[in-house]
Amino acid sequence: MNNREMNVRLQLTILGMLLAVFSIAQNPIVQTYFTADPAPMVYNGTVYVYTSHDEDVTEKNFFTMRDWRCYSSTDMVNWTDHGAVASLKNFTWMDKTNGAWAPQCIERNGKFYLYVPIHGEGIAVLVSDSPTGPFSDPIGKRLIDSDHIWQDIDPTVAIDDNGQAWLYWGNPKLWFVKLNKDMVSYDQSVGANGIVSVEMTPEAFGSKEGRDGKPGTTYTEGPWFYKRNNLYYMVYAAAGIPEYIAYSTASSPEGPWTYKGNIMERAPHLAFTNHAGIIDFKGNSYFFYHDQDLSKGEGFKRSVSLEQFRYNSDGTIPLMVPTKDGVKQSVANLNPFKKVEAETIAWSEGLKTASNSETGVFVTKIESGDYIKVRSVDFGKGAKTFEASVASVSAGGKIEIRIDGKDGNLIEALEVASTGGDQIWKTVSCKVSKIKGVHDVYFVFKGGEGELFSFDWWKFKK
Ligand code: FUB
Repeated sequence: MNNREMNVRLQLTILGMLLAVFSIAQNPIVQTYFTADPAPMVYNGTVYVYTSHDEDVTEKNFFTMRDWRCYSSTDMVNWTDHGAVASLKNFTWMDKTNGAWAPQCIERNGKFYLYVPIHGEGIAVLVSDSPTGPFSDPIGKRLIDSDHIWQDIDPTVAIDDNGQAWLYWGNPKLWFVKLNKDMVSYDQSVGANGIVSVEMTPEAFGSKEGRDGKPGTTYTEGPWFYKRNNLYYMVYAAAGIPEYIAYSTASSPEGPWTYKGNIMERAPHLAFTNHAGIIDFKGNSYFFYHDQDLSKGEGFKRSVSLEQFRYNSDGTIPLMVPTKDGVKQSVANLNPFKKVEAETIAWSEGLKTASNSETGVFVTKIESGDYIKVRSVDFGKGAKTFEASVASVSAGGKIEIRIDGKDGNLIEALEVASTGGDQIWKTVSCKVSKIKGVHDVYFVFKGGEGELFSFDWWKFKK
């Protein structure tokens, strides 16, 4: 290499490092699918976020949604894809093939209850022994059976300190039931056959002229109900479409509610719907919502995004600004010396995930130039070997291991030859050196034309 080439290479390396420092796109948190209606759940030191799923191909210019997906994280920047954990096919009592709208999951006594709306079929419940499924239908019928079935969408659930579980839902009104301890039936002694209709007043939910021209409230849909420091919060999509996010609070789970105002305004890259989910995790507060950035403005192809925030000292919620950077600081480093699923991703470009019963979820549809970024990987005093589980029917390709940028320092390039089948998995490895301390790792895939290989997990060795 002559001096000029060396100079160009140095400049490119510095540019790559600068780009890595200054462009830390983290939103949306899933790039492999269109996801919407985020419902985060904290369980056992992990955040699980359940999402609805906008199909890649929109049918009849309307929501095209058939299943519910789940992603998890222990650091709030890397998200592991658990695939579609439930779908409309779980319900044998109805035959809808579209309408898998906004879900929420909650744990009680080691079981996980996933409440889901099926647009036009009311609200149903599924149960599993694991947060990531498989889920099954415990009652064989809809859970909420009302005379306003088309308005029965967007369930939100919370269990109070005294063990009473509350399930709220509805568009453009709010209803609730008091769930029994089994979580799959409810107290029939209150309201109309157990269903209590919330009084929709401007004091409770803000005022806005209704679609019929009569005075109404801003409340529209997508409620997110929770308790924090003895205050009950109802966060929701407001003011019809386009929606913004507003909230109300109450000192009792049954209200009366007091309107508190907007917490996320409308913005050009947000969709005509919005839908919030809020949690506290490892001492921080997080606000999940969806936007239409990834699809470049298609309101039926939304994506879940995430912001970190701080409550005001009086418990009110500040105005949330949707950003591209999202969560800046991870709350834990990732251990590369334990097997890491390849579908654990902070950011990716070009590829997809898929799953089957033998392998679980894996990364696939990898073409030359695609990459996966994994943030805050702690190599400690150093790694000596890298290994990866791959499957390839084609000529294969290479996994370049780069740090701190897609064009950052090249640590090694692992050769991936054909394994003889797209589900014939082999572990391949290479020696690595010079990698110590905490870095963002980029797996950059290189090869010829078309799909190169699939990628199931990776691991470094000391
Ligand atoms: O995703 C379908 C519907 O759009 C949800 O149920 C609403 O909350 C809105 O986000």
